[in-house]
Amino acid sequence: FKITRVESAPIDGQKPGTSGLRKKVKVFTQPHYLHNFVQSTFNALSAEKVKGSTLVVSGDGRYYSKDAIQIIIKMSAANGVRRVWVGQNGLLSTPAVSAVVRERVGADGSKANGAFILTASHNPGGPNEDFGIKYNMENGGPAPEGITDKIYENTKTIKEYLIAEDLPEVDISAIGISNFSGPEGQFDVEVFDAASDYVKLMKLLIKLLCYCFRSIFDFQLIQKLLTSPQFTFCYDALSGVAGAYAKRIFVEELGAKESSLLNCIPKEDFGGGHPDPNLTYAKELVSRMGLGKNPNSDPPEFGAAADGDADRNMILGKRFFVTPSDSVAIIAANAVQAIPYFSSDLKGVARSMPTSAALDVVANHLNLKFFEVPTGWKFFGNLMDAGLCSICGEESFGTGSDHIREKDGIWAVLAWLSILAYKNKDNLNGGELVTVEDIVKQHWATFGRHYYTRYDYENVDAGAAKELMAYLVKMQSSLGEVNKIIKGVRSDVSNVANADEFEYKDPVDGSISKHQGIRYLFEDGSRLVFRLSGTGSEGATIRLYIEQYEKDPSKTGRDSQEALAPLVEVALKLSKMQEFTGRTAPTVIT
Ligand code: VG1
Ligand code: CO
Repeated sequence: FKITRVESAPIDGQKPGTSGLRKKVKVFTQPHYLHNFVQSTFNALSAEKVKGSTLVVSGDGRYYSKDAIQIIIKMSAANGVRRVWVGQNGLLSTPAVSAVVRERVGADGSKANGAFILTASHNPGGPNEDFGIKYNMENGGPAPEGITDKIYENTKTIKEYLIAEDLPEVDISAIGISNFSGPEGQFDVEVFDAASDYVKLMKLLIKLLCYCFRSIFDFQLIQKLLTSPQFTFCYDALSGVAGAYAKRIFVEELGAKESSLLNCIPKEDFGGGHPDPNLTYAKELVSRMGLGKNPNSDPPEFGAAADGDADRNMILGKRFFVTPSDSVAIIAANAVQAIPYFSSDLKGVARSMPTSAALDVVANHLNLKFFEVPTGWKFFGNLMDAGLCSICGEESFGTGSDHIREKDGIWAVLAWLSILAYKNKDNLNGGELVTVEDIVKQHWATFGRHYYTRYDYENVDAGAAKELMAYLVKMQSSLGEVNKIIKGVRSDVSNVANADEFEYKDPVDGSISKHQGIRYLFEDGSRLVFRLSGTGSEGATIRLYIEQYEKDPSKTGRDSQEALAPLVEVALKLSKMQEFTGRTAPTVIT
């Protein structure tokens, strides 16, 4: 092939958000749009890192992925990349990409240096919906802010990009290696099976250059649970890429019935749905689990769902919802006993700032290292690389561990199945099962309960959203005034003791991230957090996080929206939500 230099010019708005660049497909398909971003990424990495490197390119299979993969292959060839690895049909979940970068060894002994992940995660897909791209580093984790800032700077000054225009299309549906030769030597594209490396990793974490082999989960114990007639299970991939793994892991490896799987065939447009695992969008699973509208009268014991790229998870019990903030706390509390990977090595735990403090209480109790980081998985990577933390979670249905450097939807389900299997190992011969609800309620009884809810105001006018945030920052300078307003709204809500804009100093590299959300911290431990989303593709999304701690075991069983009602009222009045946004209600409540 030949290398062509194509003249280009900066295109506005290519700043990566919380997790890469996400825009409407129509924006991505403009001339030079994807090309500019990919070249800006190569330029941000510096030539020596790119030349001779091995890159993984794949994603959740959403609309436009197949075209994007061919473009990235051609640009990789022209930029001196040595080989590109592609999951069969371009499908790799986000956690699987992380696993592949960290663990896979090519036929010639090569290891990956980085990855382009093609996904807009939980955003809808299809010709009129979203596409996305992000770059992950050699550790398998999302590029840190230092790199994403550089990428953005490059997009603002780009003048040309390199592409091998005459490189033939690679058939990404067939497993195998295609060899090409260019002006600077050999270039290969290897298409490999999308599920096997990940399955292997889940079964046995092979520390290749290390002396020990250790398994993450006890598959035998989970299998006993899943094949027991007493236990029923349901998994909804919401037509995202998780479907490619669910059958292999839950059915073939662990013996679940095929009928346990819902929407497990990946689709380019996620069947027209919103591939976001929450009580609003995972409707089918929610009613199958006996919740929401048209509840099933005989729900399974355990249900879970994933988002488009399979890094998120929702955990449900029979007629019971587990908040993601509780989920990570419960996994952490049970990890040492129930999950072999952690039995001798739970290094520490971390959560994103808006995630509830349920994890803090567990950390305190178990004497674990604890970290609070800004929203977005990229902030956990440094802690994990430095051996400071093993289990991490976000309130946005993200949970994971240091087995990889992304959150991991299937891992979270296996973690919960492990806890259930462990607690029920003597009950599977007809004894009474310990249920998801039992586990959560027992947790609250021991550690107290963090009532928690999140209100999202999607697609708000961007100017209005900024004004609301500025107003909240200004208010922080006069807490006396704030408390007067609060008392005027609800006399039963405690005073604000402290308020700030969250700023994070990475304890490993010392880098500082500012403006990571506005916090109002109350005397009784309640919190209100306001943030602007960094993953939307249009307008602005305001997120309001509301949390209240209840230690008294006799008061942990209330309905969460009811328990939080006073605090919600205060939050809406304090922020003048309706005045700024014109909205009388949020778009989504989780
Ligand atoms: C949201 C979530 C955040 C998560 C991010 C990516 O970001 O709040 O916790 O890490 O999505 O998730 P934001 O900026 O919109 O609040 V996913 O599944 O895209 O990779
Ligand atoms: Co996702």
